[in-house]
Amino acid sequence: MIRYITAGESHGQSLTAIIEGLPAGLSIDEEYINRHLARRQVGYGRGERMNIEKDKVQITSGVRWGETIASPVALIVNNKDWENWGSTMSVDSSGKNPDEHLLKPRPGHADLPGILKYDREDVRDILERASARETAARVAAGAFALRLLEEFDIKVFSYSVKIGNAGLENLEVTSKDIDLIEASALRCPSPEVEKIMIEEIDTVQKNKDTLGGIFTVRVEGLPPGLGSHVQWDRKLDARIAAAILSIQAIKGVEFGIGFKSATLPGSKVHDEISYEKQEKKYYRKTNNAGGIEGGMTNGEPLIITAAMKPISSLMKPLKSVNTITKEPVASEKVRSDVCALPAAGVVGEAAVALELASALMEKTGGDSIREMKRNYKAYLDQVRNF
Ligand code: EPS
Repeated sequence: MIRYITAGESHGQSLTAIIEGLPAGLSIDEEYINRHLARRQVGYGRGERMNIEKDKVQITSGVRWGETIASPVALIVNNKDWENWGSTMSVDSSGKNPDEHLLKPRPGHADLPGILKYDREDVRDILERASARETAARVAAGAFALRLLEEFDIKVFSYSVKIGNAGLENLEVTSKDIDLIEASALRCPSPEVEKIMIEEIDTVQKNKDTLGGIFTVRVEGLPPGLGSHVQWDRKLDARIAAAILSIQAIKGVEFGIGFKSATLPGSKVHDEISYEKQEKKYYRKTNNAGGIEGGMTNGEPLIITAAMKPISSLMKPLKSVNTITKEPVASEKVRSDVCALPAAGVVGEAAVALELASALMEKTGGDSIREMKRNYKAYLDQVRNF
């Protein structure tokens, strides 16, 4: 099982990730992780901060001579912007200045529940950690899971489905479209739809507003039988849903046709079972389930779709209350992005990959990559000969 944890404030010195439970013998280098970090930073609609940061990882433990050695992996991504925040974010009390306190919590952010819960006067103590800057650390950790899945020919990719009123309507996107997605400023496989998405972002930006959207993570090449039906916390869809919902600003997640399946009769929802002797063996002509049944992968592509709310830092602030005077005020105006949906898709890949890598290790016994591969081959033979 893979466990991971991150640390770091948005304008603090650095972000840190620790990943525990990776098998030995996985080859990886910093350049590979940096490529994924760079993918998270692109996107039309990002704010000024992305001109400052060029995220680069430093691996400080768990990798030797280009391979994991089964020890916990520790990663650091420095915040370049920290130089501009030295006193505001100083670890010692030298920078302490109560006049700087932020006292006007933003609706939709962690600000108000956070200060109430942790008894902090300064909203900054909450917003620094709640910020989506943290997702850089998750993407760095997720790169290890993506690298592991590549060893088993499992492809994880994401794309933007909807921004504002612009959306891909029922378009089937597969790994053949990856180059189109990666070339798009909005990670959208359709240039026509992307154009309208850009117009939507321009309009909200002019109105000093923000926009969320919908993204899909799709995984191809999975075997049947990852996860389990036998216990709530072993169901793979539940584990993936939790990982996706833990991404900042994500409000909903569905598998396959998801919420739509609640409105259709069973005969229109469930994917009938077919068999082809030579190659495919058991397969489905439809994939409404999104590749998961009973908490287990079923061998079809895994399709996870997530809804992101609009970012809660608005340039035209919403109403709030000053937490000292209790007077009505406009909430804090904090520099932010207009739309971060494309970045959220890349973070979604990391979140899904970490759960899948963990489930694959449970299935194949995960002390070393070589052991996993031996056991994986034996399991695939079992499934093919069933
Ligand atoms: C964020 C606010 C913005 C974003 C940031 C997330 O940062 P800042 O407050 O410094 O302008 O750019 O995202 C990142 C820095 C990142 O790497 O994704 C927020 O409040 O969530």
